[in-house]
Amino acid sequence: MKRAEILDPERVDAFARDGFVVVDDVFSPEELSSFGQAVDAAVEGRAGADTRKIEEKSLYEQSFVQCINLWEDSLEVRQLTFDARIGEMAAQLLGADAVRIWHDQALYKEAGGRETDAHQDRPFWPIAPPDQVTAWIPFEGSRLGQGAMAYLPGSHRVGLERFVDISHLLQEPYDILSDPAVEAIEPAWIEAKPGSVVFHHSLTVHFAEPNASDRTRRVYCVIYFADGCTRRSPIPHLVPDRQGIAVDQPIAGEVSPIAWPRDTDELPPTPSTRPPRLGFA
Ligand SMILES: O=C(O)CCC(=O)C(=O)O
Repeated sequence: MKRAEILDPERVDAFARDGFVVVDDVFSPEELSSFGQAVDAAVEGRAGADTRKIEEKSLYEQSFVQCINLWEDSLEVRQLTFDARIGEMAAQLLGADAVRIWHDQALYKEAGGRETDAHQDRPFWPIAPPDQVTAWIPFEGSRLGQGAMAYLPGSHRVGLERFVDISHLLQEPYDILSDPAVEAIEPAWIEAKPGSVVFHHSLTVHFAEPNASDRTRRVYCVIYFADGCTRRSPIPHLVPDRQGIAVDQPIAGEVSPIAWPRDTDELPPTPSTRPPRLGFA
């Protein structure tokens, strides 16, 4: 069995302690530029026909243009989603022998886009145990004033799991930053160089500031889970639903292939069903 050992132990310890970690110099400027162009083209393919001004959009859509599973649309993007380096990092951070894709997503926060409300990811996801990690990849790095992210260090370890309706569709979002379990924790605001990847655990409380710049904040995320995780509830979710996975069954199949380690140089094939064009996962 191949062991994940791409990260130094200090990074792995920082992730275990804080629930997030920044890894610099993962992508070269050339890679970042060509992956960025590939994701831009894929986002244009999904969202290009939407000509609404930002103030005409829902509150959720004002936080970002969200396109899920772009790996299914573009072979160039697929190379990024299944990049062996970030897959191995995810496996090492989770202490997993192998990781699968939950989903990828572009989160393009437009100029003037509002904040991303504070939340945890796991309450949205019917998956157990909580062994998921997101790789957040900013194509131009991340700077304060331009939609930077903040994390509550250690919030993944306090026993908090609380749904926050960041869609604003069903209810006012719960103010998770004022929850007694985390209200004393100071947020860590993250600035990151181009080429960096910021990883966060699925239980870490996180949020992003508005994009006060005049350019779109171009971010791509890949969410991984430890191979062997199962469906924990019947709440609807496109990943298990598209694959017909019942409660307590392992999550595996054409929509959630192994990302690391891969025993072939070939990328996974295009699934037989389609993801939603835009939207909420
Ligand atoms: O990029 C953002 O604004 C939010 C990112 C986020 O919530 C996530 O990756 O889970």
